[in-house]
Amino acid sequence: MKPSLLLTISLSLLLDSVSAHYAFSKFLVNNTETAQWQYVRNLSLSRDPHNPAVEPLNYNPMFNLESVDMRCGRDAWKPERGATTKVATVIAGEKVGFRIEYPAVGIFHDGPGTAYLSKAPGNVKEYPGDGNWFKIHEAGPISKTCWPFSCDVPAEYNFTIPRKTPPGQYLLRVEQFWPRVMFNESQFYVSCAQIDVVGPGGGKPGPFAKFPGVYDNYDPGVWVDDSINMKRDLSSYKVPGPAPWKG
Ligand SMILES: [Cu+2]
Repeated sequence: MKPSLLLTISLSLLLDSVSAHYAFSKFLVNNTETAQWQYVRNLSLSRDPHNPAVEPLNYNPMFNLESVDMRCGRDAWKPERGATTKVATVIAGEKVGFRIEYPAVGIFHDGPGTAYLSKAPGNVKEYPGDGNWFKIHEAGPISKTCWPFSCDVPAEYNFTIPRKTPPGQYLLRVEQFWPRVMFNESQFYVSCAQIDVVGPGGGKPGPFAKFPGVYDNYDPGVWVDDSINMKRDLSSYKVPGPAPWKG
């Protein structure tokens, strides 16, 4: 069911004034939704700088692209956070995804989505994500005026693990963000699932990126001009980061 445009707009405004955020907390594997924070590293609480009176929440966005939290979300790079999170077995070539949890009903913020993988040198539960990352999917604008999620507002973001991904344990990083025309105001929603990829392998992933560092708050895809901000014409928008590896 697609919400009406009017409903979408009024919902966005309502949520913006209350708690306008979300977190990718549920991993979707084999078309099955798993429990919140079961395979996804949980995020630390934070206050919303725009609504400081509201209780700290774990689904508030991040703003600083120089923070180590850009790897997996607030404090989720820490091995102690990995230790309490399960590892999902994923078959290379299959569809996976992330679903957001209450309070938002859908991924309503205007902006792109991306997915990255980083191979753990050993047990992924102990991996802080300080190694190389490669992008496996990006979801840019789907039309002149529609971002991939904000026109029909799904609650999940799905993509495929490349078929030739070398087998082993990985952090799977999902990112969705709302690029803004105000500097340092772009809202980032990042989570990591712990996965064990099985399959034939044979691919050579790349190009690689590091988090933090692959892009900053000055990137034209993060700090956007007014035509992008107002959705007058999204056709020139380039999703930040390296090109996706197709496997
Ligand atoms: Cu928000």
